[in-house]
Amino acid sequence: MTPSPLPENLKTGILHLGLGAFHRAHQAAYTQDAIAAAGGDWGIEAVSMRNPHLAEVLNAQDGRYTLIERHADRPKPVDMTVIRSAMALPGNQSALAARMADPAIRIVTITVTEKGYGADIGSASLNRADAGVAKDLAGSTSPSSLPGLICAGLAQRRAAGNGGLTLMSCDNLPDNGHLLRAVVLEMARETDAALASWIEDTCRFPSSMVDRITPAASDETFALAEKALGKPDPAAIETEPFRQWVIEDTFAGPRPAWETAGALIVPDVAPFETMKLRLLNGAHSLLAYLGALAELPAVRDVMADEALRKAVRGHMEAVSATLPDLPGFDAGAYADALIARFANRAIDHRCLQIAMDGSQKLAQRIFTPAKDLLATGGDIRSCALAVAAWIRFAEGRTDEGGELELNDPLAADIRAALAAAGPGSAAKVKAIGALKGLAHQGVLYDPQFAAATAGALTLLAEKGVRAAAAG
Ligand code: CS2
Repeated sequence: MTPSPLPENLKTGILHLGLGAFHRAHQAAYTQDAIAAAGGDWGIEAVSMRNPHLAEVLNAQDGRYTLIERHADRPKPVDMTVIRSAMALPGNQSALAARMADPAIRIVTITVTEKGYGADIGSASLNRADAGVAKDLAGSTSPSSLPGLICAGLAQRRAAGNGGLTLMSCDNLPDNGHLLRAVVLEMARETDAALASWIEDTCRFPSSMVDRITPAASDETFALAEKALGKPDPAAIETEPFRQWVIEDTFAGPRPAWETAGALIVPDVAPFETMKLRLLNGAHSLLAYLGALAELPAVRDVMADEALRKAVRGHMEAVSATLPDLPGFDAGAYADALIARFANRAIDHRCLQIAMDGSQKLAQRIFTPAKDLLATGGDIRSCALAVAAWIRFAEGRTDEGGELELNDPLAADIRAALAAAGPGSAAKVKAIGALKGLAHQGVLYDPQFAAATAGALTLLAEKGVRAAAAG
C-alpha cells in the first residue's frame, strides 16, 4: 500500500458535492498529490447527495479509504486521506448552506452526473419541468435542486460578508462551467436579484475536462482492499492507472497546485472537452449499447470481440473529423490509446453502468458530432448506429431475448413513445425525435440521419449486433 503523505491536522478548503466513485478516484487523488507536492489546507469535506450510508461509512473511518489502481499486471493500492469528513444531504440542507458560507471553504467541486444539474442541457438553462427546480424557483426554504442548494449557500456566504467562491463542475458535460453558472444565475435572478449580481461579481465557474475510467466497486475491489489493508474497507474503490484533468484558469481565490499532480491549467478547456466527450464518451455509449444487446457484460468483453472493436475504432475515426484544432494533438494516437484503455483486462467496467441515462448523455456524445458531420458531408453511419443501438436497448430485449432494464430519467416517456410508434423503425426514430427533454439538436429530423438510424435499427432487429456493427 502506498501510504498517504498528508499531515494529520490538514484543514478543509474544498467542499465536494457528489461523493461517488469518480470523485474518490479522480479529484481526490489529484488533490492529495497536489498537497503532498506543494502543501496547502485543501482537505475535502464531501457531501453524498442521496446515499447516507456512504457518508456514515467514510466518517467511521475518518474519511480514509483505499484507492486501487488496476495496472494490467498488478493492482496498486493507495491510502487516501484527503477527504476529512463526509455528510449526507437528505435532511441536512441548512448544514450544507452553512458549510458553503464558511470562509475556510474556497472551492466547491461537483460531480452529480449529467442529470444532477436541474438543467436543460441543450439550451444551458434551468429545466423547469424538474420538480426540484420548480419548487426552488417558487422559493422553497429547503432547496432540493443543485442550483437551489448553491444559491442558498451563496446567500448565506454573502450575508456573512465572506468573499466569493470558485464552483467547478467535474461532470462530462460540454462547457460545464458555463452550464453551472447559467443555471445558478438563472435561479438567483428569479429568487434574489441582489444575490445574482454578487455571484456575477465575486464567484467563478471554471470549466473542466475530467477523465479516469472508474467502475463501480465490486467484490473483487473489496477483496483487494482487504488484502492490502489487513481489514475490510467498505469505502474502497478501484480505477484505471490513467488520469487526466484540464481546468480553465479562472478562480475566485486560491486553489491547490493541481498542476503539480499533472493537471493542465489552460485558458480554454473547450477543445479538450470536445475531444474527450466525442472520442471517449461517445465511443463508450456506442459500445455500451452494442455490448448490452450482445449480452457482453463489460467494456473489456466488447473490446475482445473483433467486429465490435472495429466498429468502435471506426466511430472514433469518423468523429475525429469534427474535432477542433489542438496543437500537437494526434487523434489517431489518442484513439489507439483509448482502445487500449478500454481493453484493460483488469478493469471490469460494466456496459450497463455506461448505458444508464442515455437521454442525458447522447446530446454531447453523439448528436453534436453527428450534426457537425451532417454539415460537412462526413460519415454519419457510426453515430446513427449508436442512436439505433440506444433505441433498441430502450426496447428492453437483448439479441437473445434477455431482459434489459432502462435506467433513465426519461424512461417512462421513452417507453411510451416507442409503444405508440408501433413496429416500424422509421416511426420509432420519429417518435424518439419528438421526445421532450432529448437534446438531439434537430439531428433526428434530418432525413439522411433519420434514414440511417432507421436502417441500423432494422438491421439490429433482424440480423443482430455484429451484422449491424459491420454496416
Ligand atoms: C462513462 C464515463 O459512464 C459513462 O457514461 O462514459 O463515466 C467514463 O468512464 C468517464 O468519463 C471516463 O473518464
